[in-house]
Amino acid sequence: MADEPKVAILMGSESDLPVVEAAVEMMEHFQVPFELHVMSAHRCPDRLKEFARGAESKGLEAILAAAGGAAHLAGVVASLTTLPVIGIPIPTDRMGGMDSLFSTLQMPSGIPVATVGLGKSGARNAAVLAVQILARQDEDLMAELRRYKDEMSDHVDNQEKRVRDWLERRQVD
Ligand code: RP5
Repeated sequence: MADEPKVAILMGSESDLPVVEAAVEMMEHFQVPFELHVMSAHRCPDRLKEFARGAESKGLEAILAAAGGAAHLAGVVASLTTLPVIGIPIPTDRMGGMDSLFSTLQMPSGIPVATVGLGKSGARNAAVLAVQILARQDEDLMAELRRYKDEMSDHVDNQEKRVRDWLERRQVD
């Protein structure tokens, strides 16, 4: 039997998938079992409530919620569960995503939504944050996270070297 999902990724509409895909890729990278749903705070509030109320008892440990515009998905989920909720604001055409950002971020005191930045890098960070939460109780996952950070550091070292070489060549020419 496949491992039970530890993380749920919710999106308000299928149209959010191109951004949410970045979170899915991260979950796959870290081999964290997850589930993926389209669930809207406005269009199917009853189904959302049923999901959020049952999330903890079915073994989930974190919920990612992506929505755009009047983005209430993450906040409504957070109001219905004690699991950590990470909000992913989806960029919009109308206000450059500031609508999504502020409606995800500006939660009333006592109901936090850990809100990441707009777009794919935000979605990626939401997934990494969820992995960091899970890794507190999972040494193998923690080792993977350390490897991931080391790789990023190596990548920057290589960039530094390339840029230094580029500058040297420029000064010789
Ligand atoms: C939000 O409304 C969704 O998260 C999406 O970002 C936005 C637009 O949804 P669609 O009209 O494309 O379905 O609820």
